[in-house]
Amino acid sequence: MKIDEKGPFEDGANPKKEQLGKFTTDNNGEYLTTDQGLKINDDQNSLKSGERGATLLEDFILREKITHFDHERIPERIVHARGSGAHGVFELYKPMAKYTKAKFLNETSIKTPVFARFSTVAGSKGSTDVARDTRGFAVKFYTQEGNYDLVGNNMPVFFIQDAIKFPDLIHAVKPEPDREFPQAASAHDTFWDFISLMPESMHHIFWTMSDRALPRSLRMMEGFGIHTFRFINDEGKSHFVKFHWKPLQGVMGLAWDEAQRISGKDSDFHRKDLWEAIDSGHFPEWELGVQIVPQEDEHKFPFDLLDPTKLIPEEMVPVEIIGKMTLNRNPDNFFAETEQVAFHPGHLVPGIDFSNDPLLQGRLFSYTDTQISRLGGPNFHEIPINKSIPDVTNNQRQGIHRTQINTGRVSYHPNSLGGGCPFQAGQAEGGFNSYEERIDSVKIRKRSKSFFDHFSQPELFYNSLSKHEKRHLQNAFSFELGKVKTVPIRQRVVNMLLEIDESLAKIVGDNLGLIASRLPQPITGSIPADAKLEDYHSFKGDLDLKEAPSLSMSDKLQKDIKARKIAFLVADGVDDKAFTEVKKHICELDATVIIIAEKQGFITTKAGDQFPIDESLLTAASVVFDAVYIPGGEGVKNLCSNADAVHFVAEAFKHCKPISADGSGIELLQKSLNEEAIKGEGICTSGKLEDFIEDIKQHRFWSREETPDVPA
Ligand code: HDE
Repeated sequence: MKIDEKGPFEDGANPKKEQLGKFTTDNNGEYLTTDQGLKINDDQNSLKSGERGATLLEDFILREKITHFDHERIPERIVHARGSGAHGVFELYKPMAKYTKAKFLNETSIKTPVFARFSTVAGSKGSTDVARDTRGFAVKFYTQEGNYDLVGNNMPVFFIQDAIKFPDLIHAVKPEPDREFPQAASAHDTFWDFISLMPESMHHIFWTMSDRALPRSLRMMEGFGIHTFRFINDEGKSHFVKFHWKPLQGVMGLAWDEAQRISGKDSDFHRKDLWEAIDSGHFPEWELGVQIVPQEDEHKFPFDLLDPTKLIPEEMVPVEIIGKMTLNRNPDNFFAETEQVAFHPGHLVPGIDFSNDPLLQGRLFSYTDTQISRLGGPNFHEIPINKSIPDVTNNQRQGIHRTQINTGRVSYHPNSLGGGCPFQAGQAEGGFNSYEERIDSVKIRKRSKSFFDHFSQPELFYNSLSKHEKRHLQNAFSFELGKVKTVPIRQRVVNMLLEIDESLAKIVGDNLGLIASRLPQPITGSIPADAKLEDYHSFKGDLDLKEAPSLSMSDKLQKDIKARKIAFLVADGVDDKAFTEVKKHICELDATVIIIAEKQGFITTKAGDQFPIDESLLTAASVVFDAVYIPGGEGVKNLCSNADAVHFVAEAFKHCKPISADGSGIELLQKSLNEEAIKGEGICTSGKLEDFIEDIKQHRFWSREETPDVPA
């Protein structure tokens, strides 16, 4: 597609959808054919010598089908193998010309098509969605100037400072190489062995031990570009920029016990949630925000902007909201789109450039390199999901799976036979120019001293968490280290915690039967080679900030109850008014009601109306719901004697979820919970629907964790 200035991107037109449409087929009403387009007359029997005879080699239809099947797998991604994707659109709120010349960040009339893929990092393609892990948050913008990829995570910092440590980090977290377990889990010796020897990983570790690592939904997590990038404006002036995605669905997490149970009950929990939300028209939205730092302020921070283990607290540099991404279309085919999409932090457009962050610099090599083996050659940019909207016009011609047919005898530059085409584009024609940065340096394999403060930002993060978030983080450290078999590894981590927060080190140490003590000597590489032992703590920068509320999830709740899933526990004879009114109201608020009864089929209300049952107690689990409602009715007594129903309620309580009961529905509450629990927060027996709705908005009542536990 030839792109004129703005044309195809304006007002509702979606050039990416049109482009994909050319490669999309629909079998509806068509005859079955071979890969050569030959109509097939019998797809049930292979060609044999006689009805009971051996199969003939000649059967090209059988051979073609089996051969294709034999080769249906491609290598999974080395990291981020498990992912879910969706199409959408990015709309700009305000022109950013002051900072960047990127066209899609300049014209508010432009609607840029996007494809987003969310992923876990450590697990294989078929692993659980709800492992404790960082999540990938990758967005491909199909702009009129070519593809721009923002390949980020749901946490604003990373484990390591230099790309050269990435293979080590991933080898440590992946299943151990001799035994190939544990799958999709960091709670094992090799991971914590590495971490315990890498103080720079502490900040990211604090994020992964927090509830950020257990998102309630992919729709409910923030995204971060992590590295410092550059915006370049029309005059060639550079500003540093950090990218943020802020979900309009709020930022909410799961309980760890709940996450583990979901892994058994519904390991596709996140993938299904994203699919269903989009399918039912509850399109998830994120606002794009930027933190902008003038070039001249580069050294004004008590940390290095090039260090990917550091964030710029929003309290220091506010996030400016500039646009919104809406995911509004599920992929037509998982393999063709979500599996074959190839992101790369080096896919840039004019107006955006890199910084010298040594982690980012290494990434710039890795992504194309990995696509070549994963997608089978250098032409993966021709796969429809990866194709840019502007035509690709260069001198590349060959390689495995080449589909583009370039005409003419000229495939080199400079040339006279082709009239000098394709031309190099000057700035005025939108040609990309790397930012010209003055560098006077020696070639050296060393880290800057400004990278050696490993502890003040995890301390800030911990101080900024609410009471329940702190508790969850303490428990997460205790759980993960509890799964580590080698005691000296546990001890090293507990000792390292002491450098960050004494009370945390004590709590985790107590849980593990260990006493935290000061590190006898700095860990190799954690301070500059020429520094002395007594200098160890001198690298701790002064943040001049004791708490940063922006780092906590606790005040980032969803403002409504859209797309939340509410379980209705019902039995025959249910009270019509309570059942239908609450159901109607909740559906009007765009939440989903799932009717659960003892067995599948229909329930009959007291007045004799019938409603289809969505799930029986044999298949349903409280862990996949946001709240529970028990309407009254004569059948409640049956639920009271059903162990699964009693467990359902007790388990929802244990995971701090809102529960509401009307009329005799309260009997099931009494059967499942003790008196004190029923009187507590988030249990609604007032019969007032507004109270229940407010409770659902609240999402969780974490203070329940402080009361004696419910054996669920
Ligand atoms: Fe990646 N990363 N990464 N990464 N990364 C990949 O590329 C790599 C890093 C991120 O949905 C791979 O296509 C290195 C940071 C996401 O397809 C690979 C280093 C951040 C995805 C790779 C990093 C990310 C990947 C594997 C350290 C957040 C999934 C498959 C120098 C800013 C993209 C692939 C998708 C995927 C390399 C660190 C985000 C191997 C070498 C930091 C979201 O190329």
